[in-house]
This record gives sequence, structure tokens and C-alpha cells, in this order.
Amino acid sequence: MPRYYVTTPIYYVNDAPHIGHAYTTLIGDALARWHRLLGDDTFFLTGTDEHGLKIQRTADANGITPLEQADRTSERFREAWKLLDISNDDFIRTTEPRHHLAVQTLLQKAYDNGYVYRGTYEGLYCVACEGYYNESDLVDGRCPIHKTPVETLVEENYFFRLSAFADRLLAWFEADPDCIQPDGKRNEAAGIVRQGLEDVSISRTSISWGVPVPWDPGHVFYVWYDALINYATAVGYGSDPERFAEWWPETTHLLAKDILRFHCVYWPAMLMAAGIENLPKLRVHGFLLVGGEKMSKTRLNQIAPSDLVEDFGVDGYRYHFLRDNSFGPDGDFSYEGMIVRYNSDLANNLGNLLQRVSTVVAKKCAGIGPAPRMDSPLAGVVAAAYNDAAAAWANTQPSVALEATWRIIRETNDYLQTNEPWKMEPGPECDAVMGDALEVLRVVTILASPAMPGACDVIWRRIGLSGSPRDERLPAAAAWGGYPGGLVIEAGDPLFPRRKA
Ligand code: ME8
Repeated sequence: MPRYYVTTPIYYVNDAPHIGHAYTTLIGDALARWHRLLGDDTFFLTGTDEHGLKIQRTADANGITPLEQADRTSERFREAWKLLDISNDDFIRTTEPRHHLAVQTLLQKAYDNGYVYRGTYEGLYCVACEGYYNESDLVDGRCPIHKTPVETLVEENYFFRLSAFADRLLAWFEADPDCIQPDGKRNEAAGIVRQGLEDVSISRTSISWGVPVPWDPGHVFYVWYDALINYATAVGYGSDPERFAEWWPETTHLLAKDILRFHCVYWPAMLMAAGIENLPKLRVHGFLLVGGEKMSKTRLNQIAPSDLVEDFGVDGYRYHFLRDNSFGPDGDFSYEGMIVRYNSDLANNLGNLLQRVSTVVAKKCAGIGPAPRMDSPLAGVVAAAYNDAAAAWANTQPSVALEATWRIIRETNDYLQTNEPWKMEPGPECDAVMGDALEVLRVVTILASPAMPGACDVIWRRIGLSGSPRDERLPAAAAWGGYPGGLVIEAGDPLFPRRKA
């Protein structure tokens, strides 16, 4: 059975979950759900990044220990993901013993292989990024991302010989264009490597909140070099070599462009340094902006997922963020835009189709859903849209996949509009049209279930099917003609009531 291992970044526990974190997590969830439909053995990982100076300082400011800070905020992420119906198979916390073991094992290997050495470092450090910058990276002397002042830090610490990996990284980018997608993001990574890679400092003596360096316990690893390893920890690195060997070659990491350098340059180099041959696939998206700006605590423009779930429901929320932005470029979130899309795609298109079908079947077919025609004009529409949707999911383009899926819905509404079954006499002709529409609902419900698992379960039941669309297997389940007919159709309240602007 093919395997699919997908990860989100592990989020810092100094900040509450907002729609930006939820964006990546939702994409991971939808991809995991899609792969489960394909019958792939799927493992979906998310979690929290709990070490480092930033967490230590936030804890100090809150008058609690770093672990208390981590416990509290990590729990908030878990709650947010529960609210959004996120189906992660594991939730990793970097403070867990399994992770410490993996970090120490991997970096000890890199050390033993001669890629880690001791030296002195002086650099310009942004606490919010947990990263050093070159003078030339700064904007008006400040961090280019957070726009906050940087600090000069001097330390005796261990260095990772990143400079040794430039050629191997470039060779990887070239040999396998699929390694980092979209293309523009791979070019960006190649640009970073071509500019010249300097060795990077990977340990600290100035803080204690981290994973101890195994060969020199006065040091802890700098948070990024601990954090990246979480992806390996969760599939058994350092503890279960067999499991690691099975899952690691199937890894896909999702992330936004803010952490491209760490994931697309440093992490593959660390893996090579530790003698791990398979490198992950990287899928890098842009920022979700609010009012044209990146969300931040200081700018007070963060939106919590729960605020929007209250107004649009979980599935309305999920659909919007998966459909609205294409994966790659930045996208601007607006509440008004969310209402427009909800009303058009969910209330008017999908909701209306379901409502029409259940009303007409109740009136003209005695409430029993007829079977579709095998030569229905909609069969070809479904087949073409399925191919497009499957290709889009495979290319990490949920928005394109959903657009293809909604094409089926629009065409079916047009088909009903043309045939006007509500004006027909009960009989074979009316049955045929309604059978076709029910078959469309069956397929659409399966195809939309990675985006809207809850609502699709409801539609599935309303059209008389038992079980859940998530138990279906693609591509077989998308083949025209699966709706058996003879099932009781449940009329119900509109699934997506219209929202007022
Ligand atoms: O960077 N738009 O954690 P973090 C889109 N702990 N995605 C966004 C976003 C936005 N406005 N805001 C956040 C860290 N994200 C490290 C990661 S991984 C080994 C360590 C998402 O809490 C996006 O995936 O700052 C981004 O890369 C991530 O959250 C950053 O989360």
C-alpha cells in the first residue's frame, strides 16, 4: 500500500493559534484526507515548537516557567485543531523525551561525521525569528520580517558545516524539480545557496531551555536545529529504525515562505550530514494577509479561527481557506470576501442542489431516490472534473481541486435548470433526471469530503447512503453509476443558510 507522510510546521507556543497557522494545518488535513480516500497508508503530523529564547522570554513575562507556557499554549493549538476537525495522527511537542532522543541521535551523527565543530560566534539576532541576520538582510537596521530591532550576541558555540553542502543541494534541486514546489520557491532556495552558504551556529550556552548537546552538556541546541528534527522524531528516528525506514521516504513538508531557508536549505543539509539519504518533498505557500499586512501580535490584526467558525461553521471555514487562495502566492483575507464565497459556492451552489433534489424527490418520486442513467450527459462532466481534481490534489493545489469539484455542481444545477424536473409529471423521465442529480451528489460528496468532512457526512446520509464518504476508495468510487437508487431521501433544513453581508 502506498504511504503518505505529511507535516505542518510545529508552531511556537508564545503565540495563540490564528488563521495563518490554521491555513497550513488545514491544507495538511485536506491532503491527508485525500490520500486516505486514495487508500494510501497516511500519517499526518502537527505539533508545537517549545524551546528557545522566545518561549523563555514569553514565560518570564507571564511569570510562569517555560514548560507551563508550553503546556498552556500547546493545549490551545490542540483545541483549535479539534474545533476545525483536523485529523492529525500525532501531535508532537519538542519537550517530549522521544524528541530529545531523536535530536541528540541525529546531531551526534552529524558531529561524528565531521560536520559539527566548536567556534566563536558574533551576530545580529532577532529573537522573534530565533535567527541571525547579516547586516545586509536588515531593513533600516531592523529585522526584515518583524521590523523589530536586532541584538548583537557573542557566543562560544558549535557550528554546523553548512558550507560543505552547497553543491549537493544545488544538484538535488536540479535533479528533482519536484523536491520543492512551486518552482518559484525552489528557485528562491537555489538563490540562497548560490549566494554562498556560511556555516551556522547550532548551540547556545546562554540559555538552558533546550535540548542538551550530548557531547558537551553545557550547551543546548539552538531551537531551530532541534525543531526541524521533529519530523524525523515522529516516525521513529532514534527509537524505531524500521518504522523510520518505512515512512521517511514518503515525507512531504508544508510550510510558508517565512521558513523556507530553514526547511529548503538547512534541513536537507542536516539530513545529509547525518547520513539520511532520502530528502523530503517541500511545499511552500505564501502568506495569508489581513488588510494587505502579515498578521502579528504587535499589529493586533490576528484573527482566531473560532471567531469565523462561529459565523460560518467549521465546514464553511474549511472550505473558504482551502478554496480562496491558490497555494504559492500571498492571499488577502477579507470577511466580506468570505461571505460572498460562502453564499455563492455553499449556499447557492451545493446547498441549493441538495435542497432542490430533496424537494423534487419528495414531491415527484415519493421520497425515494432513483438510480442514475448510465448514459447521462453528466457522466462525462464528472469524469473530467475528477481527473482535474485528482491532479490538483497531487500537485498540492486544493483550491484548483475544489474549483474542479464545484464545476460538477454548477453544471448539474444548469442541467436541472434546463430540464426543470419540478415541472415534470412523476415518471421515468423525472426519475432519470433526479437519479443523475443524486449520483452527482454522491460523487461530489466524496470529492469534497477532504475539505468539508462534517457537511459531507450529512449530505451522504440525506441522500440515503450509509457509512461515510471517508470510507469510500478512489478512483473506483468516482466512477459514474455508483448511486444504487431505491434509497430514502431525507429532506432537511438548508445545510448552508445564506449569510447577510
Ligand atoms: O516558524 N500566512 O513557527 P510559527 C500563512 N516554530 N501561513 C502562516 C501565517 C500567515 N500569515 N502565519 C503563520 C515557526 N503561518 C517555527 C517552525 S518547523 C520545524 C518550526 C504558518 O508559529 C505557516 O505555515 O511562527 C508558517 O510557516 C508557520 O505558520 C510559522 O509558524
